[in-house]
Amino acid sequence: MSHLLQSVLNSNNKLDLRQFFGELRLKEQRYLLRNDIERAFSDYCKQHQKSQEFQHHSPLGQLIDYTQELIVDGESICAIIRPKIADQEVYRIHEDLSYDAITVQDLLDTRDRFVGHYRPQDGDVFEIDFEPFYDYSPSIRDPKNIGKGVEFLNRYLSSKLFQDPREWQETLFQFLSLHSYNGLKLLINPRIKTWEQLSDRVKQAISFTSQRPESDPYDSFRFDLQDLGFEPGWGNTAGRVRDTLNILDELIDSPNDQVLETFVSRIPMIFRIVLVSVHGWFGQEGVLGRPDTGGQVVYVLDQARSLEKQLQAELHEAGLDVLGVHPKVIVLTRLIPNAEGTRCNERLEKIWGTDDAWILRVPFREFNPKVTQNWISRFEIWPYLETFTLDAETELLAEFKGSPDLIVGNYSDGNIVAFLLSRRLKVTQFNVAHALEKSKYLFSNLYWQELENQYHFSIQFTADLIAMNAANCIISSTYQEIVGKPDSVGQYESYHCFSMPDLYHVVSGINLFSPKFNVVAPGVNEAVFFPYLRQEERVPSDVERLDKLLFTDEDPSQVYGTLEDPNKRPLFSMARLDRIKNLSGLVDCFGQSPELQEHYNLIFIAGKLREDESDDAEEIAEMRKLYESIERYNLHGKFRWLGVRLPKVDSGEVYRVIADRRGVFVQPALFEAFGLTILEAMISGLPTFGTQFGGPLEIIQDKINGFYINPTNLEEMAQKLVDFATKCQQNPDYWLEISQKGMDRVYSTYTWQIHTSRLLSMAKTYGFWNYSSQENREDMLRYLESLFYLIYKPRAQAMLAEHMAR
Ligand code: UDP
Ligand code: LCN
Repeated sequence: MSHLLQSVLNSNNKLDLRQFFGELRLKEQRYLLRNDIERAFSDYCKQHQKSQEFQHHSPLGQLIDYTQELIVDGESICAIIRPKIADQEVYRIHEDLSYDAITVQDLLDTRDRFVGHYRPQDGDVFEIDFEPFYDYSPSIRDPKNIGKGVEFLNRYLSSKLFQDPREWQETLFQFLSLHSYNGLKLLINPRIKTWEQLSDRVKQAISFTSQRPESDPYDSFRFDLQDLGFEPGWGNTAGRVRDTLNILDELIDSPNDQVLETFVSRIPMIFRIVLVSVHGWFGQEGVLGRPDTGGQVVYVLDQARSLEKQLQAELHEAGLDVLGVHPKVIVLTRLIPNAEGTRCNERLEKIWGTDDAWILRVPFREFNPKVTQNWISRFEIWPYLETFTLDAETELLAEFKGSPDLIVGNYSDGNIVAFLLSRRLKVTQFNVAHALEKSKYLFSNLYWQELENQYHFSIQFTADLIAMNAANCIISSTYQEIVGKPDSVGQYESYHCFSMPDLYHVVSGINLFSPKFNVVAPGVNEAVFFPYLRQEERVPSDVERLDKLLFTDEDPSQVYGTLEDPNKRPLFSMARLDRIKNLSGLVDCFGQSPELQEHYNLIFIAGKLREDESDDAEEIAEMRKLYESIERYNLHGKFRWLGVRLPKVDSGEVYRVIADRRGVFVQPALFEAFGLTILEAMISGLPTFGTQFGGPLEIIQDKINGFYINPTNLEEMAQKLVDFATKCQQNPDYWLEISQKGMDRVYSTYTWQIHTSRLLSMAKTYGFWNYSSQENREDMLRYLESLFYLIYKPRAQAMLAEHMAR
């Protein structure tokens, strides 16, 4: 029974519900999503002169608040109610307001009927259901703990292991005996044969190391420890070795989850990491701002650097660096022969500022050189990934001189490659998604057939399902990426149940309560993006050059627009020319508000300026919108559009130059999965206005260290910016206050150091979990393989045939 629906029926709102539904039935729109429902109800309230109290707080208002979808299906209405996060109830409400709960299958049939693809006479549609595979694995109960998988797993693992001491002792003992690096035995050797011996020797080794000065180097007592049965990996000094052994001793005598976690995160078991990011232009220069090429590249490069640094520090503390144990990180991407001036045609490129981190580029096999020689959109990449994986495997093994210890996929293509690679190499698989398409394009699954030519979602969503279920761990940047907000569905949640009419029905696509989900936010490159106040680290000639570029230079090849009054407060934005980034919405907002124009100049950086520079349909459409708005609102003299792709250090300086002039940063995206530019702007000290749809909602704390904006309400957005400028005029310290709090926010919460130390500790815990639980994932992996070979592959091959004909 629906609690929310029932309270409407028990109240005097019952008539309103009947009337509201009656009016919906007369409308042309039959399928209403959250926004439509809100609008329809608000119209209803206006028309019937209902109070604000009624609209928001009455039982009906509450029901509407929690209703995600309404499908008008003949005389009845199908309502999807989400009473709390990660929970869903579906009802068919009849004309007389009697109602029945309906099954997921019924719901998917209803959706198919809506798009005219319900064909029961043809037999049943293929159903994909992962639920049975999760039946035997642990599951988080409270939705607010979703995304804290590793903490949960540690507690679960400890309670399970410690229940049966014999088994647990055997597991840990075996696990400790397992580790080595290039033939160098680590941790314990066969002189320790049993658990009892281990427990005994640990105490002896503690007492031995206690007699030596804390800072005594490992090398000076290595052989004494070896005699006792201990190999390298415990620490670099007598103090550190003793410390690690003490943790183990505690784990042996009185095990608990905290000690287990601390101990496992000290085990040296990760040395070689692959980060897979296949599509686009993956490089260190001249690639950002192109279609498909933005934050993911920044994220992966920064992560690679930080992982190496963190691993180096860990291996140093473990005493292994002096024995020649060094970490290696490889970013695996595709090689693009026609590199258009980038270095994407080079097989191997060292990542700047690292000792042993590389970009390894593997070409797609030459099926049709007209296609594979060039950049390929992320929507068209599917036919090449399986053979890419095979070739990449050979190259990775050669580069590493062995197998990697961890594979991290990025986005749908990188994740499916990570799945195939991990399966072949039997290595832990992590996924990162950045921004999946399913929730970006409304109804992308229901209308997949109409969209197939352009987007090929049937392949992409299948790949997503396979990769996310196969992953040992999914790293998300925010909580809402997994399960959304009280009023909106999360990116991963959207895979839980959906129909691909005529292809398949997903009745349980992902278990959101699985401990595989972990929120680990990215950081920002602090060498490039740092506070404007650090004058000593800023190069005066760069500051001057970029100030001119932003405000005064006249170079029609890269800048459009001149400023009548360059001294007005700059309102700055930087994004790819992607529909979702909504730079055109920002220009409209600016254009519609003379007050906003009084206070600010609008300055934005978007990789390009002219249509003939692009062959991407979305990009061209966005440019057209920008030009139209500029003319419509006659913005000449008030804006500058920079069509430049700046080198990294310059883009860092740009934010600071804007901050020097007490400007603001605006991120107006219709949806932003995370939003690295928000971090970059905030750490630079720019008061930041970020979209309330997506990651910025978690990064920014409204009115404390930045502001939320609703990019679908231009008037309100303009007002917030005007209010800020007015407040700053009255009290110049206000700008300084928000600026300072923004910088503090990033330094306290969003650094790569925090990110990678958590990531590595997770990789170890999941490694230990896989080993100790002996969880049989083979049945699920086989099921995933069949989806790959029976759905993904034939569709990718059909696509290849089409590419061959080009
Ligand atoms: N960027 C850039 N030039 C541009 C557009 C973007 O250098 O013209 C950089 C920006 O500094 C940030 C990244 O690209 O580091 C964009 O990341 P974000 O997460 O904001 O968005 P995405 O493009 O990944 O959707
Ligand atoms: C892709 C996006 O769209 C952004 O929201 C993220 O910040 C970026 O990737 C890095 O994860």
